[in-house]
Amino acid sequence: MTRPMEDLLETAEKIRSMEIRGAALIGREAASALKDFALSLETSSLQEFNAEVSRAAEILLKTRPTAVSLSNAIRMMMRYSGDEVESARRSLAENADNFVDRSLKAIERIGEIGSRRIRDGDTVLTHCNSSVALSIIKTAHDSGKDIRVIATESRPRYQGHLTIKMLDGWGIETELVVDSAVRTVINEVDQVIVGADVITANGSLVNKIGTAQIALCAHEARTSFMVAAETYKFSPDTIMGELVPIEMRAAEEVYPEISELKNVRVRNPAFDVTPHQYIDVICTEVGAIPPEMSYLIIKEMLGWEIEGRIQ
Ligand code: RUB
Repeated sequence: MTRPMEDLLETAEKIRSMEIRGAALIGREAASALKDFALSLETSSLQEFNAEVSRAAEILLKTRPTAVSLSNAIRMMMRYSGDEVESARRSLAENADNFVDRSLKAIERIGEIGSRRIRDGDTVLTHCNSSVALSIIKTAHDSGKDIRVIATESRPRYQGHLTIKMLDGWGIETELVVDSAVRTVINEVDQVIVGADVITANGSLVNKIGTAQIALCAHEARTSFMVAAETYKFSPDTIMGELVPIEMRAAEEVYPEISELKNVRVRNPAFDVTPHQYIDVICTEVGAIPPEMSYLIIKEMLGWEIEGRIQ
């Protein structure tokens, strides 16, 4: 095995085991891994280069099935062109750099747009650990608004612990609650802000398990529910009628001693689906949109992906 493949497999394993996690980061790390692979591949045959890059892309794609940032990033990479290896390499590397740049700029822009919806004195509830949702919260805080955050633990992987450490570092007053306390605290909350793994063509949200329950609580309590999602989190496949695959993870993440029990199984879906009716707004880098506009975002921002596929 050559070194480029070893490095790529190492990144793939980090994504699978969630050492690298969160949809935006997964997309950027996969793009960088594929770029490094292409740059260090030793071959002068374009045919071999194309075959090896496709094989590497497939490996990355299989790491986490739900996050569409991963497949959109890989698809953007794979639109490289070149009539010999060196130009193909350069084109792919450029696509990777563009994706990473687009991602970082989008997160900053969403921070600016989303933070305008937060008022001085607001209490915000967030779930899991979304870099994009946190960009909104941090931007609001940095602009001088006095805000308070309630963060859920986000079992079974406790991404909420990452969130509270970040918020603490930024000096934002934060309260940690167990996931099942959301109904108890929702009447103190002005805004729920969550990230996204996928936005579908009809504007529904796929995000960390528990998000749909929080949205239901927020809807019942008339609390605003905002989603922070870059346009590459929107899924072109859903326009083609495809359903979003929900990743099922290991039983041991929920109950480590499960093998000692004979009659019990654990079900551990990593994500759930929040219907668009429960979402007030989706903050993207091209503006704050109602979920019903998702189809247009897919057509306009990711149109190349569905070109030629609609009959
Ligand atoms: C993370 C998760 C996050 C989204 C958005 O799940 O559901 O809310 O990925 O994150 P996991 P970001 O921990 O299983 O990867 O805004 O950083 O893209």
